Amino acid sequence: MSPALRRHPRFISLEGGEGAGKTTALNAIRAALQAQGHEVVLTREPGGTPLAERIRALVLTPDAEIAAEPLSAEAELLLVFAARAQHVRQVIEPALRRGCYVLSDRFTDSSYAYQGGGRGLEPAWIAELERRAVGLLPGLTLLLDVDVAVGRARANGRDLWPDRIESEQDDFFQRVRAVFRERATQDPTRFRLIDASQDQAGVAAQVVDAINAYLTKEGGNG
Ligand code: Z5A
Repeated sequence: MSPALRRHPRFISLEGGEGAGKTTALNAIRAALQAQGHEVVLTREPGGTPLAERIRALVLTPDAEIAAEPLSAEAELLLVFAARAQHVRQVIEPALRRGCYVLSDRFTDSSYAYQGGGRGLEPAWIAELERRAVGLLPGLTLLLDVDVAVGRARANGRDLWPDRIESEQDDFFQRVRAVFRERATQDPTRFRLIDASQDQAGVAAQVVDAINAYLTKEGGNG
């Protein structure tokens, strides 16, 4: 039997498609947590440790730059999980043990959405990797949801050179969004859906409300 997943109340993840506005939201959440006297570790995936950041670069380098050997979907999945296994053991678990809040820009839900929904890999395989290599679930996941065309237009306004995943077509991102929304529906205790079509101030306000409600519910103790 494979190991179970453990949900940690001080572990918070932020998810969403391209251009959903995670950066603004992360800063708003960090400020809300710090205002209540909590120590916050801000991190991201893929990445979060020096080794995992090197894996991130491998995953995101455009295929055109490594044309002799494009990355397969299976290798992509295993790479994001290799980065995550390292990230959990080196950064996330030690910080949680110190009593910090850990705020991660993406976590395993992104693998279900991008490698599962986007690339079409089996969710059961992803679930097995999640249980064996990760073992950890956020207590709260904020899903910043926005129409694919709107999010991509925002991101395109900024990126001069799209990375491997940003180079995908709209139908890929529609599948990604559908999986995120499905996961949020299936686990309403963990997920809060944020309407990311609003302006940055509107998104930040929703995010801060969600965090404050969560802290009240958790009693701030984790
Ligand atoms: N990935 C994966 O495939 N599998 C996995 O397991 C994991 C990840 C963990 C890197 O993630 C890629 O890794 C990601 C999924 C894959 N690929 N994609 N696509 P990332 O989070 O680093 O990359 P990203 O999602 O592309 O980030 P992003 O486009 O920067 O999204 P964001 O952080 O949500 O957006 P932002 O930087 O806050 O804002 C983007 C622009 O929009 C910026 O110019 C803002 O000023 C503007 N913006 C933001 N919010 C608004 C609002 N509300 N109104 C108007 N304009 C706005």
